[in-house]
Amino acid sequence: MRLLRRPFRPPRNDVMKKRNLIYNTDDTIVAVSTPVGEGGIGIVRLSGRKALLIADKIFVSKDKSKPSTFKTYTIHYGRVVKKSSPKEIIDEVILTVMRAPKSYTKEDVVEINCHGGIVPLRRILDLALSRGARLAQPGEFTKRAFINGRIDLAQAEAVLDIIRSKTDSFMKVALGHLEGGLSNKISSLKEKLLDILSELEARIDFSEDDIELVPKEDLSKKLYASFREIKKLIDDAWKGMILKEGIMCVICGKPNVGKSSLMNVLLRRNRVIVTSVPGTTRDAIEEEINLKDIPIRVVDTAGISEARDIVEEHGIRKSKSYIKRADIILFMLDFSKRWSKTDEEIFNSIRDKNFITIANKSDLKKKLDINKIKKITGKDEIVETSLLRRKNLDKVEEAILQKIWHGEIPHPEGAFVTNLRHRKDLEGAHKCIRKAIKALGEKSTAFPEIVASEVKEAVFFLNSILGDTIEPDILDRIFSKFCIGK
Ligand SMILES: Nc1nc2c(ncn2[C@@H]2O[C@H](COP(=O)(O)OP(=O)(O)OP(=O)(O)O)[C@@H](O)[C@H]2O)c(=O)[nH]1
Ligand SMILES: [Mg+2]
Repeated sequence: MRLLRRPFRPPRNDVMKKRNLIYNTDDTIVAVSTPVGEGGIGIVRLSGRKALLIADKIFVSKDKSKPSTFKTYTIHYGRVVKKSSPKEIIDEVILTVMRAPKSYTKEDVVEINCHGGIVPLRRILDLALSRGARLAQPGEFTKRAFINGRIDLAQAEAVLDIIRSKTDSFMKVALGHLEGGLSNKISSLKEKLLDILSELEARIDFSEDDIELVPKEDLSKKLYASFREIKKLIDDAWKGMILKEGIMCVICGKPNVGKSSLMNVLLRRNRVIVTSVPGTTRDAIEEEINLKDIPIRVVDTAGISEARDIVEEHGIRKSKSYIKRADIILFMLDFSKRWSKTDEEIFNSIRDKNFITIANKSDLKKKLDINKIKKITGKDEIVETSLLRRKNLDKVEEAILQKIWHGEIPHPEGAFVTNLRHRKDLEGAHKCIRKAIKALGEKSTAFPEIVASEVKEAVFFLNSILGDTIEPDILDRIFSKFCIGK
C-alpha cells in the first residue's frame, strides 16, 4: 500500500487570512496615481470598502445617479463637487468604477480622471481625505493586491521593476515576472520539494512493513534534480541583474589618449570637452547610455599621470577610485606613442579587472608595439581605433557587449532572477538541499528527520520569494520603494 500525504502545504486561503490579520485593510485609501506636475490628465485613485460611498459624497454625475449604483467597469462623466456650504465645483472629471474582487487591489476601486494639474489633483485628494479616506502609503495599492491574494510577492516586485525599467529587454523580463513566469518556476520547485517531503515523512511515521517506501536512490535523484534547477536559476541571475541594473564602464588611460573623445562617441553627442592639451579632463564625468538594451554608466576620467597641482591630484584620485568600482575598464593607449612607464602603472592597477585595451589614434604614425602590448596584457584582442577618423567605433561597442555576455546574449523572455532578495533566498534553498543530499548519503537511521528538516527549510526560502513566509518589516521595506499611488 502506498500512502501519500501532503504535509506542509497551507491552503492558499489560510495564507490570505493570515496576511489579512497582520495587515489591516479595513480603511479606504486614496492617492494621486500620476506624477506631480502638469499633464493632460491626472488620476486620483481610491481603494477599499468605502471607496464608492466616498465617491457618492464628492461626485455628481450628469444624470445625478450615484457611483454606488454604478456597474463595475463603467465610466461616468461628471464633476467633483464640494457639497457642503458653500457648495463648490472642484473639477470636471471622468470616474471609473471597478468593483471587488475584479480590480487591481481586489477591493472596490474608484479612479477619478481630472485635469492634470497640481491644484485640481490636490483639491480632489483633500476632498476625498475629508470624506473618510486615508492617504495611501507608497505602494499600498500593490501591497493590497498582494495581501488580498491577487498576486504573489515576486509579481508585486515585478510591478516596481516595470515602472523603473530603463530598457525594452528588462521591461520584457519584468512583464514576464508579473505574468507569473518566475513565480510558476518557484512554485513548481516548491511542489517537487513538498512531494519529497511527503515521502520522507512517510518514512518517519511508518516502517517498511506498513507501506511501500520510495527507494532512497529515487529520493536522491529527485533532490539532485531540484538542486540543479535552483543552481541554474542562481547561475543565470547575473544576466537578469545586468538587464536590470546595467554595468559601469570606466574609460581610463594617460592624458591625451582620447578618453573624452571616446566618451562623446559612445554618448553620440559632445558632452565633454576635448582639446589637444593634456590634462583637459579634471573631474570624472558619469553618463548613462543604452547599449543594445543594457543600461551602461560610462565614466570619463582624468588622465592618470604625475599630478601638477592639487586639482589634478583630486581628479586622479577620483579616477583610481572609479577604476576600483568599474565592471568593465576601457584601457586606452596612444597608437602614436611608445608604451610608457605611466601606461605600465595604469595597467598594473587594472590588470585584475575586466578590461578592454583600445589603441587609439591609429591614423597617426604607429609607434606602439602591438605585439608587445598583447604580451603585457596577456590578451590577443586590442581594438585599434581612430576616433578622429571615426574608424572601428562599432568594434568598441562590440567588445563591450562581448565582455558583458561572454558571447551568450540572453533571451529577455527567460524567467531570470533579477532581484537580490530572490537570489539570496535561492542560495539559501540551494544550501539546504546540498545538506539534505549529504544527509541522505549517510548511513544514520535518523536520516529521514535530518533530510526532512533541510527540505522544509528550503521550502521556507522558496515561500519567502513568493511572500508566503515573510516578515512584515521586510514586506514594508519592499513596498516603501514604490511610489505613492501605485
Ligand atoms: N589624430 C588623432 N587625434 C585624436 C584621436 N582621438 C582623439 N584625438 C585628439 O587627441 C586630443 C586629446 O583628446 P581627448 O579626448 O581630450 O583626450 P583625453 O584622453 O580625454 O585627454 P585628458 O582629458 O587630457 O586626459 C584631442 O586633440 C583630440 O582631438 C584620433 O583617433 N586621432
Ligand atoms: Mg579628457
